[in-house]
Amino acid sequence: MTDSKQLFAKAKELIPGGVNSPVRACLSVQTDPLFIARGEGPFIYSEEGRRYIDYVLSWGPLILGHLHPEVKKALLETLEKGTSFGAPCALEIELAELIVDAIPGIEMVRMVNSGTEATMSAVRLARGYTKRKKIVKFIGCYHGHADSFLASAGSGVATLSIPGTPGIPEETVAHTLLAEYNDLDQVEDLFKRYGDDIAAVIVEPVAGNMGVILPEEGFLQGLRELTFRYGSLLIFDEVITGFRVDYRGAQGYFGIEPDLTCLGKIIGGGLPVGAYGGKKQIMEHIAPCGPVYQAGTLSGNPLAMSAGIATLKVLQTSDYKLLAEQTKKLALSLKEILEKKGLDVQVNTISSMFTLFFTDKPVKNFSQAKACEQEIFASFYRQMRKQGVYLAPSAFETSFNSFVHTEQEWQETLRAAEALEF
Ligand code: KE4
Repeated sequence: MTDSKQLFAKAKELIPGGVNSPVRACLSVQTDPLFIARGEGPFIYSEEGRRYIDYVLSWGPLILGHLHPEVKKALLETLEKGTSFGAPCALEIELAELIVDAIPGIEMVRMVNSGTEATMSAVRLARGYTKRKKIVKFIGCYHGHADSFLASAGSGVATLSIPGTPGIPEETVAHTLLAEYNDLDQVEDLFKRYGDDIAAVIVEPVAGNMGVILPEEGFLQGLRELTFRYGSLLIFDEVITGFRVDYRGAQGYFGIEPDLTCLGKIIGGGLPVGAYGGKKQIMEHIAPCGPVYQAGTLSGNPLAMSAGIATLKVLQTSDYKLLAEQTKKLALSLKEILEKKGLDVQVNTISSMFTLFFTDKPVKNFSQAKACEQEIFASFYRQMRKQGVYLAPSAFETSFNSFVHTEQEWQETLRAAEALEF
């Protein structure tokens, strides 16, 4: 019988860092990753056969938990007919229709295979449609690993960028402008300086990559007004929040309609699916009906489509309000337990997303998130995992609840927290 330790050692010989996505290596929480053998409902099972209550849920896609019966049934039925044809199929229309009917800002949508492809394509479309070069993004927001997003703040904050990683030429991020999340003044200042060359503002309407950070009152509306005023597009990156915050996305929840929306995760039901969509007059600029090129071998493949369709159909009648109440109760109960152990804890939560920040101050942007006690988070993560609770292995990620977690799992989670020692 192989165990996670042996598998990790083997994986590191063949795969950079032994993982196919960096955060899975658990470096920031100073422990080795578990190798997962299977998932079922709210649980995952390590290669050692140990059961964990899963609050990562594949980083968001599995709002219906692992192997939901409807998703499994749809996948098996589709599998009988094949996996991918590289040609149009009816299932692509079915998922497109579900998305167009659900998301207020989407009149037309293009399927891709990841969130990164969705955001990368949306920015290319915005630049092609407006014939402008610059984009505004927010420090701490993550939109996938396309070059123009991997930019770090240069001198000062609201400024031009410098490459955030080797391998990206300065010229590539020269048109990426940065501002602090929730700071409208900085965005207004960027528009005053570069407004007529800003193609788009791209934002996570609820930030999920700094831990959960909520938009302050007026922030999203302010972005909507600024982009209207300067003829730029507003892009909501709803790869996490789409069908997570609300069936209508964060844009439906907050009542703010962007020009373009990026989706991923939940719309694939655990298979690789991303999508970007928006007003027809903008989307019709995408090849082959327009000049802006974008393509993908497996885009819209029937197997992935079927998992997404089955997921959204179940979500259509799921009680988001109840799940939000259950999530808030869990997060606040965890805060109370940890505070009794003498820790400073802030909770940011919305719908089925939550993050515990170890600090005595509110967390409203990346600088404040970075100032939290990351060592305490790492200890919290390691001890909870030892007790059978599987959280995201980073202080800058979101924990996700699901429609298949029950009171039993939440009570078990709280009992695990009661046993922690700091
Ligand atoms: P992917 O290319 O990983 O499918 O999606 C990129 C992306 C785009 N936009 C947002 C708001 C995202 O959160 C993501 C990806 N999320 C991370 C975790 N927060 C995925 C986990 C990982 O990188 O392994």
